[in-house]
Amino acid sequence: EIPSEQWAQVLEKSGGPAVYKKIPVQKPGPDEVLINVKYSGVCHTDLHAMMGDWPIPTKPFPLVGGHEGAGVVVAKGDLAPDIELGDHVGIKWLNGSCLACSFCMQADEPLCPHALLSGYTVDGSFQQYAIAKASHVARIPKECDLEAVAPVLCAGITVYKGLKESGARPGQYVAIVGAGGGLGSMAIQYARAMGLHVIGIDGGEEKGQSCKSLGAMAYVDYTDSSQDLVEQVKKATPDGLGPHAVLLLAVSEKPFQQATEYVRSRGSVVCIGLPANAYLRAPVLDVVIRMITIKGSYVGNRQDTQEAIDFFQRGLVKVPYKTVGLSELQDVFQLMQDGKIVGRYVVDTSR
Ligand code: 8ID
Ligand code: ZN
Ligand code: ZN
Repeated sequence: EIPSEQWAQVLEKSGGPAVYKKIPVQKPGPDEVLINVKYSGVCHTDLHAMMGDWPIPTKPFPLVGGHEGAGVVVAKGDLAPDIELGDHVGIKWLNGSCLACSFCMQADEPLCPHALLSGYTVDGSFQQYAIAKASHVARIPKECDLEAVAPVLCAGITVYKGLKESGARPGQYVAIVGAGGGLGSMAIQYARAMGLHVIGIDGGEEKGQSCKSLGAMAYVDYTDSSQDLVEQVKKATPDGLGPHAVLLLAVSEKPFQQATEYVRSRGSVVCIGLPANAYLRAPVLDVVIRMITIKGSYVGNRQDTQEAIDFFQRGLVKVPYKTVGLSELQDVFQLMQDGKIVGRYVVDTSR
């Protein structure tokens, strides 16, 4: 009952647009599974991929994007012993890795030099039937709603890992930059669940309301030029010395050059957002005499994946999402480009 053709959103050239059309269903290789994708979240990375923002080549066009796909296994190769047909699984950014290099050996598989990236170097989840490496698909418990869990598969895993990398401990303060977006909305809740106080930073009132309702104790609006952002962020901590960690999720360069001004001494600045052609900048003196750590964080490994899903399953994080048909993906990209999305969009592959 697996059809030979299916609906997909296909990129035929850099810059887009994505074209909704029918394409063949592929067959899984020995170490792969074929997943009937039910829902897929739309990550800003998918927009970067379409626009060709990054100096990393994609697979040759046509390319099917998407890397927050939740669905059901409908076929599998012989080398996927621990997965059954009918299992619920998730397609994440890291589609596969070699499992043999020194990074994979130590569970740093996002750093694998042979990593396969869903919706980038291999076709992703903006189609009804997608292929992924059996070793890497997220195992999704049957009681999790596939629509609601989809954004956990990139946004959730990434911010959960970023918070761990920040070293912030329960009771401390974390600033989340881009807190009204897809990653940010999840980050507020993971941070809360991990016992942190959250200062949300984003633009506009609607995003402010969203941050507060998700549990941020303070909101700083970067578009409000009547107030000094650095002072506001520091003032949001009880002793005025700033947050212990900063998670940079914004798709713009400025905050990457500003975060060391308000992070607390001995604190850490974790870079996660990937604005095109952006550079970090920080005063060396401050970094030295205030002992600031600046680091990057990139998705998560298989264990981080299962932990991030476990937070969801326990009801500790909820994704604020809106669902539209897969056929409407291009409209979602437009809203994203205009910075108008609060939370996440999910596409339903059945329409
Ligand atoms: O593993 C990784 N490192 C990883 C994983 C997943 C996604 C990195 N990313 C990257 C994406 O490629 C993208 O560059 O993280 C970034 C954020 O992805 P997203 O959350 O899916 O994007 P969004 O929903 O558009 O949210 C971005 C938010 O940033 C705000 C916007 O208003 C929006 O709410 N923002 C911007 I643009 N400039 C800001 C500023 N100066 C800002 N917020 C505060 N200050
Ligand atoms: Zn993503
Ligand atoms: Zn490897």
